[in-house]
Amino acid sequence: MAVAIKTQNLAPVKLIRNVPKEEYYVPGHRTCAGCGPALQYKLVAKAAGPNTIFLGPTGCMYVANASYLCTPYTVPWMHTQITNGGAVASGIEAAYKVLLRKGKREGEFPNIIVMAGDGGSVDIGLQAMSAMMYRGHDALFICYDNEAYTNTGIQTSPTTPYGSNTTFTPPGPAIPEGKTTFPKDPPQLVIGGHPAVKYVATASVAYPVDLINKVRKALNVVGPTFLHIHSPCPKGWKFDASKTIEVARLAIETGMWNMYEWESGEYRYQFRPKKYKPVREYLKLQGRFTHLSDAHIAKLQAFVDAKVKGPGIPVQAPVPTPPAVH
Ligand SMILES: Cc1ncc(C[n+]2csc(CCOP(=O)(O)OP(=O)(O)O)c2C)c(N)n1
Ligand code: SF4
Repeated sequence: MAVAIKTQNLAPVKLIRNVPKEEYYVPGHRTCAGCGPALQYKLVAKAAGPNTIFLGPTGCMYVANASYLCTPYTVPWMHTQITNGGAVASGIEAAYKVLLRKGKREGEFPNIIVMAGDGGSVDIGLQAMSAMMYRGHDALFICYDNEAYTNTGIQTSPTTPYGSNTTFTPPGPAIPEGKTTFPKDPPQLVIGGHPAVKYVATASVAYPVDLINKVRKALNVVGPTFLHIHSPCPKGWKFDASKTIEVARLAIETGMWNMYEWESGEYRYQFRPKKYKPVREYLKLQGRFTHLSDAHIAKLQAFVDAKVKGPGIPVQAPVPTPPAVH
């Protein structure tokens, strides 16, 4: 039987002025100007506080932060392979539980947070993430979603939107829309397949207080939790470094990103616009979509229209026709 040894209760924050001043992700890292994932890290670290261990699967939030031989984390942090963030978190959680139970270590059970890119969460890292969720480890798995494998030079991942130009999905005469497939849905993957998970939420760097509160709520839960955080990448999405928040906000205003919490089977939505803006407004700010025709945009709009209608979100994405076998 699982022993509940978590004692802390991180309080919610009401307003931006109540956000703690302390930083646990400090200045000095080689992330791009305007990097959404870096801002996301800073907010998560602020929310979690000093009693925290971060695991960093390979990706921008490892390489760009920790190059070379120094890091911006003021709490313990450990590199993991891109494949195994969930497994390393599981090991650390199990070790702490045993050490505390046997009296070989004093103090509180720590917040254990995996900070994984979309590749490290729901593609190459999916198996270990899913196993952590399934076994019920007391750890928070965060997918900071910049919608590509960015550290390796912007290649498509399962969360890259339909129609994106990446170096693996370049638009051309044969495939004019670039990426032809619609994205995986990370929160739905976790919710759908892991009975031990009681809290899953989506968040965005555009709403920092909401993001902080979701991190705290997740950390207060005893058991595995998952956050999917929209973190625009100016380099990969080709927009001006000053527009990260504008892009993040437009994603929500157009329905490209949906903000919700799922708690023991119940959905609650945040910042749901009364009337959604056309997705075109979001696309036109970003160079990764400039090649799209009206027909492609209409296809994406139809996908978003179906998605925002769903009460519990899951939506049937158009499935591409498999290539003919000769
Ligand atoms: C097993 C393995 N395969 C491939 C790589 C190369 N690699 C390094 S970073 C990276 C991209 C990671 O993408 P993501 O997890 O989305 O994080 P991001 O870089 O976008 O922050 C890849 C593929 C690796 N380090 N290990
Ligand atoms: S490539 Fe994107 S995610 Fe990586 S450091 Fe630059 S802005 Fe951040």
